[in-house]
Amino acid sequence: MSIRYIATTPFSDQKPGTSGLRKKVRVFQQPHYLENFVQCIFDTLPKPAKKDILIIGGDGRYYNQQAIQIILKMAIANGFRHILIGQHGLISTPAMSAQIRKYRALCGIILSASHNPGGPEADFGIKFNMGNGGPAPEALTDAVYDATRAIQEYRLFESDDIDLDSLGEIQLAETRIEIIDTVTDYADFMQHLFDFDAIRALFKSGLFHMLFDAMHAVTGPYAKEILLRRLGAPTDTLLNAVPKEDFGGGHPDPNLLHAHELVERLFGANAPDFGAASDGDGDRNMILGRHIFVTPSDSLAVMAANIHHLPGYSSGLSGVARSMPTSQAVDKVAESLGVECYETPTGWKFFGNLLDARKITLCGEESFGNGSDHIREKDGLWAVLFWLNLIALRQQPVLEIMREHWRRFGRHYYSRHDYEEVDSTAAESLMAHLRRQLGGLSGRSFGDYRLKACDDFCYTDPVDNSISEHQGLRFMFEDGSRIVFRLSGTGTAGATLRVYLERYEADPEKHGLETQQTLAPLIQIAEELAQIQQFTGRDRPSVIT
Ligand code: VG1
Ligand code: CO
Repeated sequence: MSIRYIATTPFSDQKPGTSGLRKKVRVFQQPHYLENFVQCIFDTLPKPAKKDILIIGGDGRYYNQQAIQIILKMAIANGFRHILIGQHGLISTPAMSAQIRKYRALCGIILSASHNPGGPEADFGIKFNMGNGGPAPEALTDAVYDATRAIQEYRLFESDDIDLDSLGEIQLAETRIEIIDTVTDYADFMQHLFDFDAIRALFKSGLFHMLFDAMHAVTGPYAKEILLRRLGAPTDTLLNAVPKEDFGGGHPDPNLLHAHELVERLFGANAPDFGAASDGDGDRNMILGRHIFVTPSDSLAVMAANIHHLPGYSSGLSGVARSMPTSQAVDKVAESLGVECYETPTGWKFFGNLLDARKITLCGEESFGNGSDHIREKDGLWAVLFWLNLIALRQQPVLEIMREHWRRFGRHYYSRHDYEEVDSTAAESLMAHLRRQLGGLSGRSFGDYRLKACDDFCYTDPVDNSISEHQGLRFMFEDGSRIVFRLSGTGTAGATLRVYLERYEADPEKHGLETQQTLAPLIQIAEELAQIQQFTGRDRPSVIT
């Protein structure tokens, strides 16, 4: 058994984005491609000491197992002496974050393209998390990118593939490999944060029915252990709970479009009381009640207003944070509680410093992601358990919880319109066109809406003072309404334009209105400002959430 040094050539590639590198499977399967990128990660990290632990796992999509075998052999060749791998090669993103923190690992490598589809013709991805359990900071991903442009060789330890299915230890040369059960660990952790007795009683009453859609992705085994085994929910609570390499052919994206099976059940006759779904790698969540969809922004606000009732959070909130395009619903709660509310750029990595510095307890994004200081990633099942715990405590249906919240804090009508796979040059031109207008628009009126300010969002991290520029164009109106434009950093084909629309309504008499209708004037202003149709050739968004 020996280490092979394999000559390769630099590959000038795109910078790893907010959540690692995402490409088509075919791209990752090209000779040396995955290896090059992984070697660049190892070259950028400090050289591992004997005690340093590396954790590897993925969301189970096509190419997961093969990639793990390659990365394992490269990790050994690069000096790792202790490696942990999730059983069957599976680890959800939040479970990875929890495991890194529990084992005090040096870092973790997650194979996932999150909510993007899987299969030989679909997407694959690789991201790496650091010792705090969170995504690598920009300085590090930039350094990896620089390494990809200089790489000359990679290292591979020669051995047969190992068995990823049986728990236990394997010794390869000087390296100890452990196949670990992350499901039990994660379930124990959740049990410590939430009142499982109260939730178990809720299911036992027979008066409460829920559906959880794992979308054939990684949370299936975790949901089975937690919801069925520990909380006593009936078996038919779970939909699509067996992980599949192609996620059953769907997009494992828990939103109104892609989780339509679940949505139809919750809005149909004999709808259950509660519905939830999570994405490919388990960090996203969607929350539904009978005949109601809770926007992720509202979900964050409800969590902030109620968190002190939960066992794991009895000391309340130190502060909260939301990504810039997320609605300002949580700001109202923070204001009433007298705690700080931070506004960060899109992407979970910007919450890391705030969490590490204990400036915030809770944070979230409009893109179906919420989480807390328990780990350094957003956490899908955690959010589901949060809501279950809340329902068990308040003994109220979701609709009632929302109505009460809106009566107290006002309602933020909110929607995101995505234009997917548009021509990249056209998308860039649209953004440039908007940027050119920023200086001259303030004070201008669009029908009833008067523009108060607009800018290209720039964030200064309050902990390390690092500056992140060009994080999205904000148009803020005098009544509190906002329109935000930004380009996605996670797509694998063309560009995706995201238009975020938000309107505040304080009057409870008007809280029953339909969202898209309520936002119609803003939708029109967005078109007027950005000339979306002219630039992209599209007369409507591809996804509305
Ligand atoms: C999207 C979301 C963003 C999220 C990111 C990763 O990014 O908008 O809020 O943090 O996905 O989520 P973008 O650049 O495409 O808008 V996940 O579940 O892929 O880790
Ligand atoms: Co995800």
